[in-house]
Amino acid sequence: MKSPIKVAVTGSAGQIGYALLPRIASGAMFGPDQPVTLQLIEAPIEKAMRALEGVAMELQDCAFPLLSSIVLTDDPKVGFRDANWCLLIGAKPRGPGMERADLLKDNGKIFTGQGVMIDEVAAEDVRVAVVGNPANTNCMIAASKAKRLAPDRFTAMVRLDQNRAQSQLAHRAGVATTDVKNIFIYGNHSPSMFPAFAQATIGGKPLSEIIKDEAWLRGEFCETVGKRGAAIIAARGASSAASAASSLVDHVHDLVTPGAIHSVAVKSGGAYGFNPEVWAGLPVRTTIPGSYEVLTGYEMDEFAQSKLAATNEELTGERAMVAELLG
Ligand code: NAX
Repeated sequence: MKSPIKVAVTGSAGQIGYALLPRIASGAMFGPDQPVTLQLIEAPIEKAMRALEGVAMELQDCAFPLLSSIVLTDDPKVGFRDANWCLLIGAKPRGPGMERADLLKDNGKIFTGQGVMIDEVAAEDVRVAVVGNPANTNCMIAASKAKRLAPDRFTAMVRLDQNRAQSQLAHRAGVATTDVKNIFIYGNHSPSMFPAFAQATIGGKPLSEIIKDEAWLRGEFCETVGKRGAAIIAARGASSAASAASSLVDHVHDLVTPGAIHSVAVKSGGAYGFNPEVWAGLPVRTTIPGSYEVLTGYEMDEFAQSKLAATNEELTGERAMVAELLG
């Protein structure tokens, strides 16, 4: 039997946490023979910690064979200690009348503290995945606080956008989602991100041979993927949770699976003309478990270049808004 992986999860009592934790404990994230210890971190609020106790009771009641132990805490130093993976989901939601800049700054403070703490107490091989919004910029802030850990340890999730795009293309083409490959998300996890449809294949053929309606691809397809989160809020009265949790399972699973090709927000380093300092959604190939290389060879036509420029501008603007929190 392998020794357990320590997985720290912030915002564990929230709606994504509720949908995520049973998937981790059942082996969906790290494999069917990998035990896990869950280190569950909540905000230091009585109601949140009480809710977390309830979540832990349910996890116990599932009697998962792979769930080795559970830690409950409102202290990040305890929660991140020796963690091999830190899944940063907890964040403050945007309140009524709140400006985006205020949200960036309020959440930036949370991710500042968490970046410092992960750097100080997490395991030597720790990897970080940020979900709490604005995810790319929160990830950049946390990474900027790390002295021990290199920036490539810090990733943010754009996999939900990739999964949404893959599913929309499969539906349009009348094929299974598994027939759609190489659909990557570039840029910010926001409506400005770009699902680069021209690179995709369907059933092994270029997408353009199967879906010939370029106007639909440039218009309705990009819009549907970009605004899917808002459509779910309008229909459900709450933001995506099950699909976000499932996408985080995919994000981490593929990052520990050598050879997997998928979209991850990483420090751009200037790839595809992005500001080198921002975290942008990019296509990556996992090399060894937890490590990846950015795939830089994809061509971009004029339309794609204009979309990349717009999402890069948004990311650069977010970086300027949190400048005093960086470093
Ligand atoms: P909830 O409000 O249901 O849960 C958030 C939880 O985080 C709460 O239990 C809260 O007490 C906790 N929390 C707040 N501050 C904390 C801190 N400093 N330390 C530990 N815990 C803390 O939100 P939920 O629906 O679960 O969404 C969580 C985050 O994911 C939000 O920021 C949301 O915008 C973001 N999302 C990101 C997505 C992505 O693709 N990157 C998609 C889904 C989701 O919208």
